[in-house]
Amino acid sequence: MKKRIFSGIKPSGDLHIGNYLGAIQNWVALQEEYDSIFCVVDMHAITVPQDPATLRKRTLEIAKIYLAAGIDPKKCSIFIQSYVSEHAELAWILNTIAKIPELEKMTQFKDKSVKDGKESVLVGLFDYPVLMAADIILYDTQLVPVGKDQKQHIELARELAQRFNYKFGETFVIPEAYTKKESENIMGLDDPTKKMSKSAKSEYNYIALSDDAETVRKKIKKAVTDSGSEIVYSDDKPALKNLINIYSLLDNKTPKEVETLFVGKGYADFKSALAEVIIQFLEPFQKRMAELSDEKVLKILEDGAKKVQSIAKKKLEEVKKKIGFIV
Ligand code: ATP
Ligand code: LTN
Repeated sequence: MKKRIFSGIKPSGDLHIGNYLGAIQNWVALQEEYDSIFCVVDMHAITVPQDPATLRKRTLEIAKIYLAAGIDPKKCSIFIQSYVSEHAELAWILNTIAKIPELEKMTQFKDKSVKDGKESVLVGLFDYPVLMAADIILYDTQLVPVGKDQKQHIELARELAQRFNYKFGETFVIPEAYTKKESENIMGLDDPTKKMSKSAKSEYNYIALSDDAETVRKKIKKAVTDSGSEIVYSDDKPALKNLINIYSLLDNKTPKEVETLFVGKGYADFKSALAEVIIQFLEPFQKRMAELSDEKVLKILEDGAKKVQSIAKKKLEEVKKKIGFIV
């Protein structure tokens, strides 16, 4: 039997190459070997206020991004989280074994509490990691391919699965995070000490998957670099290391191979070549996205939901029986 992977992305903003390299690029490779389920997590998106029309548009857009990136609906299931109500039901049950201090420890909650004050954090955002745990363990997921920022959430999913198993008997598989060193934490172009993020203050922080060629060239030109002039891949040159990682991941080369390409050349040459590598990835990707009709994508999402629902239903029934619900 193939191992199962599960992952998802929130439809809550423009995706950037950090999301692509940290998550989606790995999914595309893993789908060949694993029984793969990919979700558009709209219920996670509403943990911060969303405009309904925008949420609808972005939900379809995320599905189009999955498909344009190479996720193949013949090999995987792609669906919208809110289509499959078992996610919310299991999250409720897991709420009864999750502890408040476990959730208070979560970076996302702590950051928001510090930034905007605890009183502005909605209960849904506080509880976000429990819903994520439900997403994962509902499907007996073994591997969860995500970026580094999500590892803490997966730790909680493991903890809740183990706690449930201990209390009610063997029910859930204990999942593991899947990350790759070079891609798990793509850093901001304007600040290599912080991760690339769609909520960054400046658009010079990230390359959006929707950026056109001119914007890419402009942003890469402005990207922060380290002191010195040689193209070297090293921990004491974090800005350059990040740019070399992006280059190597998009051009299917090792960082060493990229270094070799630029021996004797300077930052200007490297940056203009990097911009072209990004454009060569983005242009065909954007073309594929534009060719996908809403109808076609909705059909794929409905088929995907049907496929996963039977797995989810069975697992939830088992859970309900174990905790004493009459099913
Ligand atoms: P952002 O900070 O940009 O809002 P996010 O992590 O809050 O991103 P998502 O868009 O749902 O929210 O993230 C989708 C996936 O992309 C997750 O697996 C996440 O770990 C990954 N990811 C996000 N940012 C990066 C990054 N800078 N480098 C690598 N992976 C990332
Ligand atoms: N919290 C994740 C999105 C997410 C997810 C999941 C990822 C929700 N449920 C299940 C992997 C598995 C984020 O990217 N911010």
